[in-house]
Amino acid sequence: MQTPPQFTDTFVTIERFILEQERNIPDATGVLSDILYDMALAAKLIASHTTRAGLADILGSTGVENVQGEIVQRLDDFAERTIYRLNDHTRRLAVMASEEMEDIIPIPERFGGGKDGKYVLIYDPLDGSSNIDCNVSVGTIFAIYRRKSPIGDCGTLEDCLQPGRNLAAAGYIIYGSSTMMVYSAGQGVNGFTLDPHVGEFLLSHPNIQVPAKSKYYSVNQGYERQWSPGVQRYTRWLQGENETGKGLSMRYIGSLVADFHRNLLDGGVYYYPADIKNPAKPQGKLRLLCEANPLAFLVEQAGGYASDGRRPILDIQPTSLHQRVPLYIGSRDLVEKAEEFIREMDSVPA
Ligand code: P6P
Repeated sequence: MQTPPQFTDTFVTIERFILEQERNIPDATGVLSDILYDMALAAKLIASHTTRAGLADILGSTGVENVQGEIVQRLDDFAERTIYRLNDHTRRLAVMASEEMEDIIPIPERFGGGKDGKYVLIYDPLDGSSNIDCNVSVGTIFAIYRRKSPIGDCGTLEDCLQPGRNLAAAGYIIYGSSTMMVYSAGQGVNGFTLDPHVGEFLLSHPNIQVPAKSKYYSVNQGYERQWSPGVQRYTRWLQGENETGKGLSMRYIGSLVADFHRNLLDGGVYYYPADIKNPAKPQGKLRLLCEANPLAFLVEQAGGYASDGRRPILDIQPTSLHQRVPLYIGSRDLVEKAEEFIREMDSVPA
C-alpha cells in the first residue's frame, strides 16, 4: 500500500529537523535554531490550553481591549505571556513586538536589555481568537529577523520595521483538529504535527509546495460592496466569469492561519482587500508585520506569492508597528490575476 503523502517513512522530530537544517548553514551559531525550538515549546504549551478552552476557566474574554481595539480573549492573553516568558531571558533577542502590544517589547535589563541579542521576534500570539468560543481553529504567527542595530545597544523600533525580504525565518502554529507547526528558515517549508501522547512535533508535511491547480478562494464576501471595482471583478472571475467558465469553491473560516493553511496545502487564494468605503479600514484589516510578512515569506518559499494588490508584500518598507495592508496570498497565478484586475480597473492604489 502506498505510504499516504502526508506521512514519511521515518520519524523526524522538529528538533532534529531544525538541527539538520542548521548544518546546511556554514556560519550558523545555533541561536536561530534555539529560537525555533522555543517557538515549538510555546506551541505545545498553548496547544495544551486551546484543546481545553471549553473546560478550563480560560474561556471567554478578559474584558480588556488591545491596541487593535479588539477584546482580548483569556487564551490569547495566555499565548502572549507564554511567548514573552519563553523569550525574554534567553539573550537571543534584541527586541520583540506583538500584535497585542502597542509599542516594541524591550528585553528586561536584568536579562541584558537585548544588547547581546542577535535576532528580533515579531508575533501574533493567537490570531483569530474571536473564534475561540465557537471552537474554530486559531493560530500563532511569528517572524524572525536579524537585528539591524549594533550588538551592544538595546533593540530598536527600526529593528522591527524591516521589509519581509529580510526575514531569517517565519512560521505559524495552527490549533485545529490537530496542532501543526509550519515554518521556513529559507530552505523550503515543512510541516510538523504534534503527537500529544509523546509531546513531540513530528515531520508530517515535508517540503510543502503550493499545488499548481487551485481549489479554493477565501474572502469575506459580506464586505463585497466596499471593495474597489477591480476586486469585485476579480471575485467574479474566481467564481467562473472567465475564459474557462469554471469557478473555484469558496472556503472562508474567518481565521487567517486556518484559511492560509488550507490554501497552502490544497491550492487557492486568500484575500482581505482594502475597504474603499470605511475610513477605519482603508488598507484592510490585516497587519503587515505580524501577519502578512511572515505568511508571505512562507508562501514564496512554497512557490506561491503574496501582494498588497499592486506589489509584493515582502518588498514593502514598514513605517509603523501596526500598519495594516491589503493582502492577496496563495497560488501565484491567482494573486497575479488580482494585481491585473486592480491595475486595469482601479485608477488609484487600492
Ligand atoms: P473578518 C481574525 O480576527 C482575523 O484577523 C483573521 O484571522 C481573519 O482572516 C480575519 O480577521 C477575519 O476578518 O472581517 O472577515 O471577520
